[in-house]
Amino acid sequence: MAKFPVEPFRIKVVEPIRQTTRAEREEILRQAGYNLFAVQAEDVYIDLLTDSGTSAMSDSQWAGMMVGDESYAGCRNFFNLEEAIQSITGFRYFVPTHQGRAAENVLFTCTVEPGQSVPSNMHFDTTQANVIARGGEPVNLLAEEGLDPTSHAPFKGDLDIDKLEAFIQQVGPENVPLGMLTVTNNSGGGQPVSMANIRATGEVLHRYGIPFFLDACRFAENAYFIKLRDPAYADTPVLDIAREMFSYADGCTMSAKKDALVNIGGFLAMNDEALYQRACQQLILREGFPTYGGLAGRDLEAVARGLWEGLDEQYLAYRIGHTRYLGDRLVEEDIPILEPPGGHAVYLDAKRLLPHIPQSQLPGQALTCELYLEGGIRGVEIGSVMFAREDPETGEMVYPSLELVRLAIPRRVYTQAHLDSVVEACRRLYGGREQIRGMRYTYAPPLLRHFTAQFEPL
Ligand code: P61
Repeated sequence: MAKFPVEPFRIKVVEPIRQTTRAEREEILRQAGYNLFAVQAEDVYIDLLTDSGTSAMSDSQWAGMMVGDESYAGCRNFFNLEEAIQSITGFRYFVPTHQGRAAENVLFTCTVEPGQSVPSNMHFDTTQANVIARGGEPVNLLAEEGLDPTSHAPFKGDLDIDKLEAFIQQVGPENVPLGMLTVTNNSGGGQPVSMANIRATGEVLHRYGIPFFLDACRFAENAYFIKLRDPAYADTPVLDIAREMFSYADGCTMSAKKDALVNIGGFLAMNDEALYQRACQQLILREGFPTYGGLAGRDLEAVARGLWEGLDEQYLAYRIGHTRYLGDRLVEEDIPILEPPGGHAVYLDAKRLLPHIPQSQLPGQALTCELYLEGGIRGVEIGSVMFAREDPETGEMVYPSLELVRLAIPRRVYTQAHLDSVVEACRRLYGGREQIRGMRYTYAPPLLRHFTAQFEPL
């Protein structure tokens, strides 16, 4: 029987949640055009839409908000954040941004020219969209086993190093302004990247003079997986593992809404002084002055404190164990998930769960809707709605190899009983899976389609 980890905190503030009836949910879903992003949060019982910005902050973070210095220039919280970022990442320069995609926008505006390619293990959708918005081409070079939902390999976020080198030679290094790794790999199941793979990615890129950036949203969870799964790091403090991960890169983008345990915030960090200067120009244009960058002083303080809390090993043991519990319980019920469970989320495998629905009929979206109907639980489709793209030459739809529904777990928010009720809803859904029907679009915007698309059941 799966074991739930003991929480290394107690609860001081609570927020009521309310279960609705199935009849109410049917009406809510119809009115939302079968898109869970259009459902009001109050109509959701357990909200596993995202782990982004949904953490419960600690008493120390809330106390830090009260010492927010709201000066336009040079507020003290900026320097606290600078100390945390430099100490943890080792990067010399950083600019705060209001969240991760703003850091991506600044970075790609400063680096990517139309027609150039940005390889990665796997881009998340905002990264992909920000590269495309610059006229660039995002390229995913995930190693084969990362695409097999049944493989139990320890580091399924690894990039295929041979493919990376072949790709650079094929397009020419002058057409690759930077390379990236997403740690952990969110689009591919929240799977970690090994230290050897981070090092090797840096070596290949640097051999061709190409800068290497980490998409570091979940760097602490990735570092903890390295400690758990790579015997060479079993006795290394997670902070040192994180420092080594960053040491192979030239910079990072960070959505602090994940491993820094805040509700809003992010940053772009780098070693290159010239790039930093260009980033400051972009920042001033789009986000704000470089010592606040789109955030209030109090938010900077919460990020500074959260970065350290996110690296606490007792917290990380609980965090990874919490997600593992949900995954193990679903496996006990024979419900197909992407294995092993990720760091921040468990991903239902819609292809195996609904084999009777072809990808053109959006099985992931159908599953997302059914889970809401069954238990008032909100997950997010990470499959054809999020990632299918039209082939520019043939005009045909190219579907992603993974068709997933992500159950992302907010940090320090839900208890064992909450997760058990998720399992119970999944069990009921699984029992009636053959009755679930596919869906079709009634509206689909061209970019980041899943946020605002509308559907109807077939
Ligand atoms: C998430 F449905 N992630 O996982 P920002 N890189 C990576 C992310 O996971 C990420 C960002 C960059 C979210 C929020 C989200 O379609 C969606 O602070 C690996 O959100 O700008 C964000 O960071 C961007 C959910 C984003 C979505 C886009 O839930």
